[in-house]
Amino acid sequence: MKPDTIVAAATPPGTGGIAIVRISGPQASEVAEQLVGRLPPPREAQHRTFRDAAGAAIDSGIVLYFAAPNSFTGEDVVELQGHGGPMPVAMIVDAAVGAGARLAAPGEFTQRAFLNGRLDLAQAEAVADLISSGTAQAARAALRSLSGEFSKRVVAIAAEIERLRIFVEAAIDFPEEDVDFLSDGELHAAIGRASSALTTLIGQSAVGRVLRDGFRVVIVGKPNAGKSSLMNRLSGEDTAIVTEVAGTTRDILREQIDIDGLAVELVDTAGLRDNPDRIEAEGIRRAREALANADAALWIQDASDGNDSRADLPADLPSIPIIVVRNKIDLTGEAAGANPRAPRTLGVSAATGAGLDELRRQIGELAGYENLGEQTVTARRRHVDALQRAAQHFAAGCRALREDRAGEVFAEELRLAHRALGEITGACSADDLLGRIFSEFCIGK
Ligand SMILES: Nc1nc2c(ncn2[C@@H]2O[C@H](COP(=O)(O)OP(=O)(O)O)[C@@H](O)[C@H]2O)c(=O)[nH]1
Ligand SMILES: [Mg+2]
Repeated sequence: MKPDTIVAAATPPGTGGIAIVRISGPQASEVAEQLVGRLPPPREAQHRTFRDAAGAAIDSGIVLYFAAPNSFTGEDVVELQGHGGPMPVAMIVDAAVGAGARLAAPGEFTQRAFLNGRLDLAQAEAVADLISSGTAQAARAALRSLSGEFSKRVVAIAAEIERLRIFVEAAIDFPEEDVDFLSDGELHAAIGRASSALTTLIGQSAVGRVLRDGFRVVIVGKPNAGKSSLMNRLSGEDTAIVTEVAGTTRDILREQIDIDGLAVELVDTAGLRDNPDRIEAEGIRRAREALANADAALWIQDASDGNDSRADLPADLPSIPIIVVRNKIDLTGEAAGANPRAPRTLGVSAATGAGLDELRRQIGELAGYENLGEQTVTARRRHVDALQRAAQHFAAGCRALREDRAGEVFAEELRLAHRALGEITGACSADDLLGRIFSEFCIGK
């Protein structure tokens, strides 16, 4: 089916200096010409009056024409840059619809760019990630993914796996050649290379996932340990109510902080204790739920109550990294910062701020922050999942080859690993996955 022609405002709603309406599709130039008369030559900015179907002027501004396939979507695209107000924009969009275009669905421009091979799926997702990035680091990493840096690494590993599979299948199909492919040193070297490249990329994408989604740190501990004070101190906001009454915090409170370019979401919770009243019990239930979805936890202790560091850690905390934070050292004279004798244990004072720089540093370390650099790309949970599945198939195939000399099993597992990698770039992706990804975009993108 021939695609239709779509229109949407490309700039956000509201007032501004300029608003851009974008038209894309095979009829883009015909639709636009009904509004602005003759189009300028491709990629040449010219001034025009924009008119409705009756010929009445709506607005005036710059017209840009991008001829297929050299446009964002790969189709004919016309951009009308008018005055930035909701009324002119609505009237231009209406006039374009009157001239034969249809309102675009969310993400439809980017989806067309993907369908026309202008972007692969991971790049299309990076468009959305760049738009919604919350820190400069995340924006730079998204731009690297958008430029194809992440996809390039995925495709390189997929190609290596495909080469290995073809090599082994050929050896199976032509046994009379009598090459003992298992003793081929080159084969084993290539397996080693692919395997370590996969491991590296899984690590990089896990960091990229945190950069995109943020790192979620839940603050837990007994009532009155100073959890809310610490959250307020770290975020510089008075979000949480602090009192000397145990059980003050009953709901979940969230604050975003920025640790050297990494978005960290702090979650303050009700203190975990036995025999709470009904409302507090609900708070404790929510605290446990927040823990289940956290990337790391801070276990806050009141250093002034005589307890020893890891002594009161509940046994049923989920298996996420935990930093034991001994608070109120202003009352005890304990040393601020990391405790050299106990790993991931440090002394702080929410009252004076002592030790908090070290706490921030350790949170950043847990988030993989030390790995951030020019190599960092953004990634999504589904990318990390697909890479892990690819690694599992690859490992299973290698085991079959090594232990059972089972070339067929090796080839089959490598085919599955290759397919998992293909889901990342969209080389092989189900339609419902594509629908889900593009529907998360805003309209006009
Ligand atoms: N001296 C001192 N008092 C603190 C410190 N942190 C919290 N507090 C006090 O401890 C009490 C409980 O604090 P709060 O943040 O509400 O604890 P939460 O129940 O764990 O959220 C309040 O009276 C705070 O003023 C600290 O570092 N030093
Ligand atoms: Mg509290």
